[in-house]
Amino acid sequence: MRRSKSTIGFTLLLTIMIASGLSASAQDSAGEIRPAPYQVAWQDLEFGVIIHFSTNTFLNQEWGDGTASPSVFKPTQFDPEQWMKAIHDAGAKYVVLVAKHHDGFCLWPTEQTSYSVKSSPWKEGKGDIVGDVARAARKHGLKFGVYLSPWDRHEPKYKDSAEYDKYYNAELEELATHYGDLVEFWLDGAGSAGHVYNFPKIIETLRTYQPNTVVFADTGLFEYGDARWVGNEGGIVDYENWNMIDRHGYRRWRPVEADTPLRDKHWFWHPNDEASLKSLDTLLDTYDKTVGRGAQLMLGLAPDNRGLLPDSDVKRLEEFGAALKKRAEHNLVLSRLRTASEHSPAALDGDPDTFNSTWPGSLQGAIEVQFDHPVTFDHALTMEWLNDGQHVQKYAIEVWSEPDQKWKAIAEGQAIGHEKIDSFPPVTAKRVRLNILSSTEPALIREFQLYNWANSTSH
Ligand code: FUL
Repeated sequence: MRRSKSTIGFTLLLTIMIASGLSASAQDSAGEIRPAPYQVAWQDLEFGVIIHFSTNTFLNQEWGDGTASPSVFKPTQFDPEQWMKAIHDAGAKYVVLVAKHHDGFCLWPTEQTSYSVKSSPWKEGKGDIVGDVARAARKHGLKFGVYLSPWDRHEPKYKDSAEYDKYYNAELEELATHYGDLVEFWLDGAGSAGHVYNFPKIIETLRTYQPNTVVFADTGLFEYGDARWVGNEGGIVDYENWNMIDRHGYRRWRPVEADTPLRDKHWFWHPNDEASLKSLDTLLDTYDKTVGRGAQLMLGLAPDNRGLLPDSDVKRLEEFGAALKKRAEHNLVLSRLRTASEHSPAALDGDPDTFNSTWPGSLQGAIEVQFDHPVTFDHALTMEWLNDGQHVQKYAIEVWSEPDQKWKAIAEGQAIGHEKIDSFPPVTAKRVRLNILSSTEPALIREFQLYNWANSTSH
């Protein structure tokens, strides 16, 4: 729903070409703004899921008005382990559970209202969906986080901003103190137009107990957001993606998250809704336009009224994970010709935990890769080491043209950021280079990888 939130038997040779020796003393460079360590850790997760499961699931609706009876909440086969297995198979690294959506119904036995699982027939009111999901996630190696809707259409106190702030903070304190480390906290601006919240207090409450949680805050919300909304729910970053964003005159590290549901436009489960299930090709395209453009992919999943992820969703998630794995299997750069003069091996080793601090003192330079015979590829994956800021502001991927005796660009861009996947028509060459054309500090490259996905039998 729209919202206001707002790489065979090749050899290769690495040559580092120092194209220029410009001073690294860039003033007021974008690279001066650094991420917090918890933001870097979060960006490395790349792919998470957000789960919507509540009274809406039983009422065939997306936005409840707060009048649904808790008696409708009665899943008969609730099994978060089934969800987690599918999520893990898809390759996601963490789970955000909608603990309370706009209708105000709480999935944990909160002390703040009786409008919760406590009043539902499920486990005779003695259950705790949040606790069960958190435990299942961790058991499957997934990190856990929560969404707590500010907009509350049930709670009478909502009419009084100060009273509601206390109510919301008390709910948040329960979530922040009872369920272990929270990887992400979702502040959703939908429906809140005109309502005044004490956001500094909300962040203070969260930070007191959860100093390392990434706060996702959409367009209309507060400056404290550690991550920002991409601006659409279609799963696409359609602009140069810089991690430093100014909002309300306050410039800070604010990586982007792109949330999009597995079932087109549907965050909650609906009966007879098979047609909305996204295809594998759509999901791979979404991955390339989100993670492949330096964003966090947040895929929406919706368990059904049994309390299980539908079989077709489970199958699609398995296919997606298998395809992503398959694509990552053949990084051509790993079979490069290695020489004693190899300068940036860490950028070419297939290990994103290593990086090269190349070209000290220089704001331009290229990492060249040579093969002992021509190779064909159609995608490049590049990663920047961001702990010290985002530095690369212009780059090209170039191949050496023998007939013309010159380098030819096959892809050009500005931002690299956490990860950049460049797609281009298949090209065959013996020499390829990542050419950093402009950088605010010497570029720190974690990875430069090449793939031939057109020939991939991934799906
Ligand atoms: C939006 C909400 O209005 C949708 O219902 C859903 O929760 C989505 C993830 O965020 O703002």
